[in-house]
This record gives sequence, C-alpha cells and structure tokens, in this order.
Amino acid sequence: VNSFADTKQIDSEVDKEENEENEENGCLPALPQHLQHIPLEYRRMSHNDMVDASLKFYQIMNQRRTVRHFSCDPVPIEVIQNIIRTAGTAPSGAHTEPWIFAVVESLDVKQKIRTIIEEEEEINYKKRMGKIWTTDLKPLRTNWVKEYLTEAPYLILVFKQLYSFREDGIKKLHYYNEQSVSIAVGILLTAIHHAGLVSLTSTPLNCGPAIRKLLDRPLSEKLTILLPVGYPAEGCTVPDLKRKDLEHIMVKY
Ligand code: IYR
Repeated sequence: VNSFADTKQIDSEVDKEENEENEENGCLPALPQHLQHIPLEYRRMSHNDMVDASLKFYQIMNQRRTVRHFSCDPVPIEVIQNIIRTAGTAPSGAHTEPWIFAVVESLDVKQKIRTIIEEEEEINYKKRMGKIWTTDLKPLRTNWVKEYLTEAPYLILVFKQLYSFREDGIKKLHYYNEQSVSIAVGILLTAIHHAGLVSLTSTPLNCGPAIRKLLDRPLSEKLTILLPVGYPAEGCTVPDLKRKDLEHIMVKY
C-alpha cells in the first residue's frame, strides 16, 4: 500500500507526463500547468463547539427575510465589496469562477433598469405568467411596480459567464456555470444578511438581454439574479410565512 506521500509523488509524476504530452498537442490546462498542492489550513472543532456553532448559525439565518420595501439610506461601499468578495469564495467548476457582479449605485442607471423591468413585468403579470402563477403570487402582494429598484442604495446584478477567454485568446469553458453561480448567490445572500442588510432575490423575466446591453456586458454573460441591497424601509412588513420543519426537508437512510 502506498503512503499518502508516495501517492502524491506518483500523482505528480503522472501529471508531469500528461502535461508534457498535452504541451506537445498544444493543449494546456486553463489553470497553471504545474499548480502546487499545499497543506489545507484546518482546525477540527470539538463536538460541542460544532453543535453550538451550527445551531447559532441556523438561528441567525432563520432571521433572513426577503424584503420588498427599502430605505434610501446609504450603505458603505466597503460592505458591498466585502459581501461580493465573500460570494466570490464559492466553489466553481474547474475553478473557473464563472460570475461577475455588477453593482449599480447611479440613480440614473437604476432608473433605466427599473423602466426595462417594469415594462416587461407588466406584460409578464398581464399575459405571460397566466392565471395559476399570478394567483399563487397574490398572498405575497407583488406586482409590476418595483420601487425598490430605485430606492435601494445598491442593486447587485449577478451575471453568469458561459465562457471566457484566456490571455492567449483560447476560449475557456466554464463547466457547471449554472450550479457555480447559484452557490455564489446563496453565499451572497448569506453575506448580505450577516452584514445586517436586507435583500430581495429577484429574477426579472425577459429583461436579461436589455439589461446586459444597458450595462455593456458581453454576449457570453447572462443575467441570472438581481438583488437590491440596503436597509428595510421604516415600518417595513413581510408576509407571515412559515418554513418547513426539518422532518419535511430531510430524509435519512
Ligand atoms: N418576477 C415577478 C414575479 C414573481 C415571481 C415569483 I415565483 C415570486 O416568488 C415573486 C414574484 C416579480 O418580481 O414581481
């Protein structure tokens, strides 16, 4: 049986041979060819500390609510930068990091985005969504008028990058970009909540291409989610929703 160190040695020899072959074929990995593997920084927690930490974090996250009424109060840009840094820690297919976060503070750009979205959403609500969908939404009291798009101090628009180009001009494939960006958005929502801010996970139907052009983003990028970020408006209300209990979301085998 090989020791871990031996296995690593063999791995790196195999890698080397493969890389030499690939180099001859003109096929190089997108990551550095001789990428080092370094010791993991990790400290094991005690049983009790883990139980404590996981319960406390659940209690914090269980306070997160989708908010549709925002205050215009400004938010420090450093907080926005930090939450986006945090989202950027998400895992991604072959470490391709297939995301770009467009941050909009300009009222003029927010107004243009609002116009695009409200025009489309009016058609969505009146024609495209249909009776069942709009009936399901009634208790949430949503409609096509979206004040939050101009009232929230920041809009974060998450684009998934289907592919990109390496420095040598070769096209770089972004594997599992859908899953990678979804995970990044989950982490972004968590970071927004952790920073004491609120948000709304909005997915403007049929608005992607117009907003992509407005923000001058390339065709390789697709708008996936738009998050207004800020403080809740004074007297803000949220629907009195209950979450499923653990027994209804977990099956154990
Ligand atoms: N995108 C629309 C409609 C909408 C759809 C779902 I599903 C929601 O959970 C909430 C709203 C809107 O933003 O109004």
